[in-house]
Amino acid sequence: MTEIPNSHPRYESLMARERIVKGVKEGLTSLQGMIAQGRGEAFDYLLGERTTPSANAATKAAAAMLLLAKRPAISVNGNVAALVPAGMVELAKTFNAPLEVNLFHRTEERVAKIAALLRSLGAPLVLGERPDQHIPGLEHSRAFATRGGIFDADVVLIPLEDGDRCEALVKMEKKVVAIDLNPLSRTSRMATVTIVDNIARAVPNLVFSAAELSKSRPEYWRSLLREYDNNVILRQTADEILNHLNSQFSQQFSNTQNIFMQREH
Ligand code: PTJ
Repeated sequence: MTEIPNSHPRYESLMARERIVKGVKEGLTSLQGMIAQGRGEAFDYLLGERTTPSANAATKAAAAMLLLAKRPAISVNGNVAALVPAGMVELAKTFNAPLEVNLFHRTEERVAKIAALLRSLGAPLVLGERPDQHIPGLEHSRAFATRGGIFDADVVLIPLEDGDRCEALVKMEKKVVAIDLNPLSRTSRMATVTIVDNIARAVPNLVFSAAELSKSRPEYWRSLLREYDNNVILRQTADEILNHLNSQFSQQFSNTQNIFMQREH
């Protein structure tokens, strides 16, 4: 990995790139995963590389939904395995959910490597190597799913997911929690709860929210979900992006004005 000093103003973002590159070299992440990371970075930039109030509200609702689930399952792909493997294991333990390796560009070798990595980090149950079911409406290997995992889960957490598969899971009447930096993606719009945040921030935040909610009663968790509206949250995210851009540009504009005024005196 390239040495990145932690004083670098873009340290986190550059380290995430290094993790994705390492993931590709180690055979965990697809080449396409590098492009997906670039798209994510661009949206993160627009958000101001922070967890917004709307992302916090979605994270709390997601934690409530996963705590209330009877059979939760968590999907892991090549980007997720490169970026936050230990965090996914922590989530699995927090929500008592299996991790299922579920790849868009599936190769058996990559599935095996990701599963081995998750097991080495202490994951209690890893599925996906021997899928025994198909998600209706999807073609080829993207449809693979496992009984006891995603196939018969009532709530599925899908970080960095493709829109088709998200839609197919919703059609199976599952509740779907997505983590996706693009608030306009089909995944974001189709999911039951969308956390528009970088997975590197969203995963620890979700673990924290679950710990906080565990101090209250399930009735409170249910009330959070009754009040939750994903469309309202996505609208709020769009406003947060616009406000961030406006503040950046007005700052830039006043800096430029100051330079001109200084020159004139
Ligand atoms: O390992 P595989 O074969 O399953 O492939 C994984 C990728 C991610 C390559 C595959 O699922 C894919 O092509 O996904 P998409 O359609 O590019 O969607 C990925 C979504 O995740 C996009 O909307 C990105 O903006 C978003 N994204 C990328 N990086 C991050 C992210 N969201 C949160 N955190 C990130 N770090």
